Amino acid sequence: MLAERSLPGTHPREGAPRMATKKKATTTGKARGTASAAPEELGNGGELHQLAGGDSPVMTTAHGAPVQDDNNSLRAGDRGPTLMADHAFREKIFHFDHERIPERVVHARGYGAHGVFECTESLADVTRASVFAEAGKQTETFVRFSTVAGNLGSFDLARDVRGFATKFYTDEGNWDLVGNNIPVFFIQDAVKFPDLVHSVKEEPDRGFPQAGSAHDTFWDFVSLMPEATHMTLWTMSDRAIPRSFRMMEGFGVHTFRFVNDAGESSFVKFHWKPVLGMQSVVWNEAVKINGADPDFHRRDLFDAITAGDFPQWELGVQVFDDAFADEFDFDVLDATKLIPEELVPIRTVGTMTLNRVVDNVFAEIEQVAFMTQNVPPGIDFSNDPLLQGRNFSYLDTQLKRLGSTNFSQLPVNAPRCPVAHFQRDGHMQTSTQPGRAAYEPNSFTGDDRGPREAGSDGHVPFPAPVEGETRRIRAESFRDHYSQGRQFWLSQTPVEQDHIVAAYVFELGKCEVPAIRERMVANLRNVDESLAGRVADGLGMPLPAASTPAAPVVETEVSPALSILANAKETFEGRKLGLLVGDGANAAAVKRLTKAVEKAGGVVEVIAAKVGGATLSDGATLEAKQAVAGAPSVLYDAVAILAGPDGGSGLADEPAARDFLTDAFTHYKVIGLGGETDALVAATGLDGKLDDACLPVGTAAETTAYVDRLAGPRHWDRSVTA
Ligand code: HDE
Repeated sequence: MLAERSLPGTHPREGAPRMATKKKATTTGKARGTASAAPEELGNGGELHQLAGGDSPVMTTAHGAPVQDDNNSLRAGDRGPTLMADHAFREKIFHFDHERIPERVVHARGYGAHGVFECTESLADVTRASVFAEAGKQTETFVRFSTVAGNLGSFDLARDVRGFATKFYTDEGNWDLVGNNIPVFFIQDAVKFPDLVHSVKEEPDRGFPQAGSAHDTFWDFVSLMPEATHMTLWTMSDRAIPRSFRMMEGFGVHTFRFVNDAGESSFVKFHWKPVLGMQSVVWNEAVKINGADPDFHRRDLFDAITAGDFPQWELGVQVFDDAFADEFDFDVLDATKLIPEELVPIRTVGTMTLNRVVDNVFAEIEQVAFMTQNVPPGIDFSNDPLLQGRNFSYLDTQLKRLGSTNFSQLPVNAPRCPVAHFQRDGHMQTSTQPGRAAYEPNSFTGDDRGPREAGSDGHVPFPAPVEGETRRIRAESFRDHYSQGRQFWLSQTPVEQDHIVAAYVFELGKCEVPAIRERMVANLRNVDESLAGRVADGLGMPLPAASTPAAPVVETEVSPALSILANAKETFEGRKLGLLVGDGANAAAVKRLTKAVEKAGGVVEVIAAKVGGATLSDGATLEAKQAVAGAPSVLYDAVAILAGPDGGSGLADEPAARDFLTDAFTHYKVIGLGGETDALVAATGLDGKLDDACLPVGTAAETTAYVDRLAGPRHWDRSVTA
């Protein structure tokens, strides 16, 4: 036993050139640390120079002292107690014990990347924001996508809103556009935000369920708050189960203000449109993806960017004036309402490209601090009460999470333009703040001047007139809670409506208290009778009496822009084919298919019975990325199975291969079949059921037809229910 222990002196790193990377002491003749020694002569001038762990043969403490042995703590005698004198060990454990910081109270689970925004059309006529000053102007960005309800360690495909927060490092300070992938919100007044969040998070007396709204407290709250109904239609739609961050829209949600050089203001709403188009998964698929790959969305983003397949979004603005705001049926300050694109067209003003993954997830994605109140000159707030409340919240939350008022100095948060202020000191001050005088006005600048005059260069708040009594009140103009929910419902394709009904039935079916289900269905009757009837039917309950709306429901024009499927792009670009290959599969067919999919902008992932790969007809081994047992078809947008000549070389006997095909079929996917797949098809019970979207792949013509079909939608006509 004793002999197996690594004792001092027998450590594998012993003998390594311990000082190899350490700089030689300076030989300037000046004593280290004396007042006259220039910092640059003494090393790195005070900047922390952190090497990657493996980049140095010698490890050091956090204070730079070389560590003799990082694998054995200091003890008295071979088997004796560990000594307090082991300061390197104590420092290591101390640091480890403090590694965690509080996760975000909402949007805890997220993933991000760096990018660049390029303005494609000057907006100088309506805003003096430098980011929109001229076509071609580029601004560095950082984006964090997130789910809302789940904890940091939850899964990516929760049915949930997605955060879409963008930090623009503009030359006049950071602009944080902290949006979601849904253009409206649950509540009208920020004072209800803690209640909303408490209702959707785990129930406090039991600690579950997490990362999901399918439970009593959420539906209890929203059914008692009819203003939330519109947003529930969105969260029950396919928007809440996106295929990829790269394939979802983003919205600033609130009405903001633009202010131009002349001080004139217009209202603005911000929209991100994915260049790849929108795609979602189906619910049964989402449930399975969460088990098969809880990191599905973050992996997807990481893989795409590292492969050089940079995701892009177009930024669009809806700009409108007070006259439109006054005429519009709804209050533009009410965040439970949107402005249909058909009423105010979206003007595309730039493109954002995410082109760099982070170097360190904690330093960047976890420590990035978004704040709605970060706006540069030219962008201002409206009186939306939700936005006004957010402007208080985001500063507080950063102090709680990041622990110091100096969080703006963290590299991911630091503005790329110079900062000049007299905020001083505080925990973790990393800036060696220059100057003798830390107050304004002062005459140490050399000028004998008084207080700086207010200039027109800074952020000038738009001088909106304010009047009225101080009261706690919800404006009359905020009382219509159903009309836009109805518009959303009526703007969906029948397939999307089916999904919304199924989602309400699923979620309300998880509520144990029948009165909650009834109250929600009673509200849905104000949205649409057929919707309410179908949900009640799905729940197996009688249709309750409709609740009384606070304001009459207004019939509005259908808005085709609200549908995902009606706006689907005909492309397989950015998507992934799962290619299950059996031993003996035709080598030429595999090659042809792979080439054709890649030419169409897609990615092919090879799957085999064993991860070692499959032996093709030409005797070559095709390396597999995954074994089929670990790569269910839910991880792919479409699948193809290329079997060998002998009935799939055992694929039919492999339960995971059978599931691969059955699930792909159930999820309406386009399926390619090549080689002898009859045995596999028979084993899944699908013989005689294969339809138009189950295509042969083998010959060149078949491959072309199959790859063309991949660009189209799922085969929604398939008679399955997923
Ligand atoms: Fe947030 N929200 N929020 N929110 N929110 C936070 O800030 C808050 C709202 C959104 O990736 C918190 O840094 C209030 C709407 C995103 O880091 C917190 C209200 C929209 C993110 C907070 C809202 C959002 C947050 C938690 C009601 C869409 C993640 C951690 C008025 C337009 C940003 C943090 C990231 C995060 C408060 C409502 C988007 C507590 C009080 C509406 C994308 O400050």
